[in-house]
Amino acid sequence: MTNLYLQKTYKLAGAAVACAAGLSFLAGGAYAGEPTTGPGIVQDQPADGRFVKVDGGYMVPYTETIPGTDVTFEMVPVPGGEVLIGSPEGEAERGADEGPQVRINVPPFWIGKHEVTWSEYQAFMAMYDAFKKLQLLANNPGKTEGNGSSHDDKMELIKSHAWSGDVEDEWGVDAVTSATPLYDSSFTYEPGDQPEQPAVTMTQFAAKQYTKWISGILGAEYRLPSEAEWEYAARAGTTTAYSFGEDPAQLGEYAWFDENADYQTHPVGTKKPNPWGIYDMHGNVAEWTLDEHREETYTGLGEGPVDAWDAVCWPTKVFPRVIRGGSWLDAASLLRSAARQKSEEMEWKLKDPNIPKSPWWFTEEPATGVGMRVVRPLKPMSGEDKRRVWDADVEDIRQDLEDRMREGRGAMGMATKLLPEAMKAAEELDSGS
Ligand SMILES: [Ca+2]
Repeated sequence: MTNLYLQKTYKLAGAAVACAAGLSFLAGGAYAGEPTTGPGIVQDQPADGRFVKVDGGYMVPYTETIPGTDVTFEMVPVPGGEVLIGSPEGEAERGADEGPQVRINVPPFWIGKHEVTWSEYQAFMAMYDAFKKLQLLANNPGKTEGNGSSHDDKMELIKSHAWSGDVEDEWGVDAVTSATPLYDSSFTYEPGDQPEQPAVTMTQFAAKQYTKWISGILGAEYRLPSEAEWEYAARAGTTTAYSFGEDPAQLGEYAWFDENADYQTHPVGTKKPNPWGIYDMHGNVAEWTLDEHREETYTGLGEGPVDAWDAVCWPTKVFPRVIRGGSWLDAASLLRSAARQKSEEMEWKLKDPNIPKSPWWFTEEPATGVGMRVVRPLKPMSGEDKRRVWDADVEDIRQDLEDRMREGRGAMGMATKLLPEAMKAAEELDSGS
């Protein structure tokens, strides 16, 4: 059922720009080039509300329900256009890594109206037990009583979504790993654990697997934004330090940050949105992007304009990677549209008792202020792109995951549109119904 391929067939990928030069094992061709499917496109111009005219119709806002749950999330359209990323030399509190400014051409996409909340992320965390159950039933068919076509159909569905136990061959098209249960949830939930509060402390790899999972079960292509896409959406056509202007005195109307957050995250969407209707791009939680952080990223891009996808600084190592927008922990200057922050391995995992440390979770500040937001590009991604945005992208992460799967400390399964049905079948067989 699933279109598996062998890890060992990876070939070296071409590297188009300087930042991508270190790619080691990514290869194209593993994914079918199916057109983007899913909601958010209408044929006729909407009478009101935000929309983006594109070939073949109009991109519009839409709401999705995570299959198998009653959890929803909203996406809003972002028009294609050109943006000047980075900050001008005169901008107050400017970081050395914010220049020189570069012009970037950005194709249209949808972006999460809000940061990913705990209700959304916990649906993904629940996959740990679900995948373990699928695997147990698939490997122990005698555990379930019964026969007949209904029973056989259920087992077929379960087997096609369960991890077979073979690490080498299972890093397939649809395979995702779920986050392991939290060793000690007190760190992660310290800034808030309510359903409408943004999820925090996931690693960038875990965030990418979340987007792969949601893509698989919805049959659409979600991913993290690139750093340039993130800044484009944050600026929303503005060139000022913040999307509302230059004056940090107004920030409290738009953002949760160290002066008003009272040491916690806040329910998403409770401050004013930016001009494109996107909430909390400044503050609440800082947000993962696809890019590796380099001080000289923008110098390497020249004057531009550069296509957004060619501007991505594809990671060559696990740290540092770019997070954007600042968080409830940060001062106003780190919430500026151009401000760049980066992940740090040791400082973010000090309390993690795992050896080696968890590939899914961080344990302390400032990671308690780091979350995520998804985008969905209008143009379908190539097979190589999907590998880059969804899967383990450097050898260290891949090896770590394989070790954990072999040791029984991870869970894996196939994220397809039939996964919720397979989970339901597993529940039914497990309970003897
Ligand atoms: Ca944010």
